[in-house]
Amino acid sequence: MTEQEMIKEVVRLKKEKKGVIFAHNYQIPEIQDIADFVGDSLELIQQAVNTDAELILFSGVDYLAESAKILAPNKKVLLPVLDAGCPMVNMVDAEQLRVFRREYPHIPILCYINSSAAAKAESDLCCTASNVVELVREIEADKILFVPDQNIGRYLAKQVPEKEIINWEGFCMTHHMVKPLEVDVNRRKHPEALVLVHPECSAAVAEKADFVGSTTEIIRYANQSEKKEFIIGTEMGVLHRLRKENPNKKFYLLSPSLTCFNMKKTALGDIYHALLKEQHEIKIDEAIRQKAQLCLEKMFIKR
Ligand code: CIZ
Ligand code: SF4
Repeated sequence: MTEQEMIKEVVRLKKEKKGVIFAHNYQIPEIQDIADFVGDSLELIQQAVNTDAELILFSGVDYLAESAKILAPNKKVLLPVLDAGCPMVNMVDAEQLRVFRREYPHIPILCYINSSAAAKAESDLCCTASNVVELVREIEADKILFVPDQNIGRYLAKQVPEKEIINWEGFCMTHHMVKPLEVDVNRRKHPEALVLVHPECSAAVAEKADFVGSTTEIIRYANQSEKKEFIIGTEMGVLHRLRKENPNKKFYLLSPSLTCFNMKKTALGDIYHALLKEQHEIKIDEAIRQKAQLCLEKMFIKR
C-alpha cells in the first residue's frame, strides 16, 4: 500500500467507525496532518470529553490515552503502539505517594499529567505544563508536593516563591539533556532569534531563555510575536505546526537531543492497523479510574 492509499484507508475506516484521531504536538508530521485535532495534553483530554465520537484513536504515548479514558470512560480509546510510553511516568509510583500521604497528611500532592492512573488516584490534583503555574498559585496551602518532574518543580519554586514546593527527582530524558551551552551556541549562530523553551528543560537552560512555556504556549508566543526567528527548546515535533502556521518565520531546534523516541514510535501504518483492528484498547481498573478522574477533573474547576 502506498502512503496515499493508506491515508485514504485511514479516512475511510475513521468514517465507517465514526472515530476521531487525536495527535499530540510531538507526533510525526504525517500523523499530525491526518489528525482531527493536534494539541497538548490539556487540549487533547478536553477534546476527548467533548467529542461526540465514541472511538478515539490517540496518537501519542500511554499516559495521554489513559488520561482520555479516565475522563471519558464510555468511549473506546485506542493507543496504536502498545509500548509507546513515557519513561517519566515510571519515576513515581502510587505506593511512594501513599507513604508520603501517611507521613504528611496535610500536604497536598500535585501530579503532572505524565504519571500513571494509579499515581493520579493517590494525588489531590493533576496539572499539565499549560496550567501548572496557575494551579499552584490557587492551591490553598503553603507547601505542596509536586511529582515527578524536578525541572518543572524548580521552575514552579521560582514562579511562585510564596509557596514551598517539595520536589521529586523525575525528569524528561528528552528535555533534561539540553545543555545551557547549546543556548549560547545557537544565540551566536542566530543573533536575531528568541529562545523559547519548555519548563522540562533544566533550570540552567530555562534561565537563559526569553520565554518558558508548554508546547501550546510556545506555539502561541511564536504565532503572536513580531519577531521572525526562534530557537525552539522542546520536542522537535512542535516544529511542524510552528512552520505550518508561520510560513514566513524561521525556527531552529535548540538541541539534537530534542527527539522523544517514544513519541516517534507511532507511524502511519500503526494508525491504519489500530483503526482496522480497533487496537490497543485502553483498560483501567474502575476503582483506580474513578479516583484518578477526580484528580484530573479538579484542574478544570474554576476557583
Ligand atoms: O502537556 C503536554 O502535552 C506535554 C507533554 C508537553 C507540553 O508542553 O505540551
Ligand atoms: Fe515523556 Fe519527555 Fe517524551 Fe514527553 S518528551 S513523552 S515527558 S520522555
